[in-house]
Amino acid sequence: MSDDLLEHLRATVGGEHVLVDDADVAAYVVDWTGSYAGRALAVVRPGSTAEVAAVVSACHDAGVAIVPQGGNTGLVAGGVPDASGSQVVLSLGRMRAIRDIDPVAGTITVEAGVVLADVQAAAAGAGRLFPMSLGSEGSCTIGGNLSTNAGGTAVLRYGMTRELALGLEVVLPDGRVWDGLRALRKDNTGYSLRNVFIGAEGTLGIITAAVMRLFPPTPARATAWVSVADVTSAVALLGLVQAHAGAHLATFEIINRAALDLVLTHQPGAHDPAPGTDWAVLVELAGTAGLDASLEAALGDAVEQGLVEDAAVAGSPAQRSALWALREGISEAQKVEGATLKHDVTLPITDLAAWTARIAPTLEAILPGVRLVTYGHVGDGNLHFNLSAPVGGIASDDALRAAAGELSTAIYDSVAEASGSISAEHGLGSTKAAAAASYKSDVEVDLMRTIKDALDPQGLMNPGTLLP
Ligand code: FAD
Ligand code: 2HG
Ligand code: ZN
Repeated sequence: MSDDLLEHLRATVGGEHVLVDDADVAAYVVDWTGSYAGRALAVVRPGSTAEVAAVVSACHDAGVAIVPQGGNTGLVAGGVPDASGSQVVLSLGRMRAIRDIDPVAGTITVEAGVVLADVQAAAAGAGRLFPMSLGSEGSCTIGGNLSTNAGGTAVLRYGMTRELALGLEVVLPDGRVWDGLRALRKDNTGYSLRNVFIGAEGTLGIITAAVMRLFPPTPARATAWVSVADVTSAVALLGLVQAHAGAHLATFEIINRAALDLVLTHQPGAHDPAPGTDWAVLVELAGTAGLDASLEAALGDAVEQGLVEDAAVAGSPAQRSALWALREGISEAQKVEGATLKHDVTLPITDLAAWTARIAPTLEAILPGVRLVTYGHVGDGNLHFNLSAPVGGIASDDALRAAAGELSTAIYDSVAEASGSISAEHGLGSTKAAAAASYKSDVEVDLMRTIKDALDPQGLMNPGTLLP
């Protein structure tokens, strides 16, 4: 049975694009964190929408499950197969065409496998800005960004991926193609089908292409590393910068000492902009001119109000890059450090400070010495509340793994009590699907299941991801 399917897939996409040998599939079956590894019946790499449709149709007829994969940078194990060896990984990596770019309309039409950095570069080449920015932008793909509704460091100003998408092309679980590649800003002709597939993590179909929005360029930047005493001061600073800079505020990211120390330890050449301080905020204004004055006025007011301990304003592109490298290097540094327990939580921004203060002693009681690596998109009310093991090597890593369930449950219970969400931007994948369902109402889970069953009655699209 599976031999017949593999023969059919080879005939469809070419033998060299159906990978079965262990060495060839290795990079596709382990996630970015290295913590989740599965096995695949095969990795199939179609080169066109028609080929994706034919592959999906063949798997549908054979009753074989499909795991769509883009750049494999996801952080919730949604893009890697399970351990059964029965699933086909469908990689979009060959679908890298930029089909159209229209700077006047402000749109770019790209295939799903185009790497985010290439979309940014194509937009810049046409004198426009594609604002989405993630630490993984050199590897993640637009199809993965849409499927996870990715966030990043420009959400404050431009919104999540959903807000940047106008139209989609999707291969449905039975192999039919929905051509929704409309480049319209206004279209009130029924349910927003596009939004059903965005954030669906490959459970409802395969996104093969998209029309994304472009914006006017913002060549001028003003960037500062601002030391603050705590999360309360950071949130107050946000209000001040908004008052001074308005729509020019592009980025407002918080970083605690534990996160910064990991980068200083593991990133070659990293330099501490403010030794001895506990929290920092990376603030960036973006526009065309006059930004330094707004930033300095905001920081001046903040100093007067006692909100800021110290501020380093980037005086050159190299200094700006160095500050950004500290922020963007945290994921990699924490991975190198050892076992990591990731939580991507969001709460109403006005509750963030009280919540971080409230949860810390609970976690310390569960695992004394546990390191709270807290950072992220505080301007969006979204913290990466990641845990590292107490200092102490392999035995400590084991202790973190052993306490993982208790630690995560304590965090999620307290986020739920505070009317927050346990996934702000990374999605649910297979690691958080069960937890998320347990915090949703029966009605909400039922609505989600109804959509899933209507589109994928055989349950072949990325089973175990998003819905338990
Ligand atoms: P993959 O990892 O390949 O897949 C992710 C999910 O989407 C899987 O469920 C997969 O099945 C599905 N999928 C992929 N392509 C398709 C498709 N074409 N059709 C249907 N389903 C598909 N995320 C953020 O939101 N914000 C950040 O700031 C951020 N920073 C990161 C920094 C680092 C260093 C790393 C490693 C990751 C970061 N991420 C961040 C997480 C990750 O990069 C994003 O989730 C990204 O959108 C995933 O894209 P991908 O192409 O790698 O998708
Ligand atoms: C970020 O904002 C990413 O840097 C990654 O969302 C967070 O690695 C993480 O937990
Ligand atoms: Zn993030």
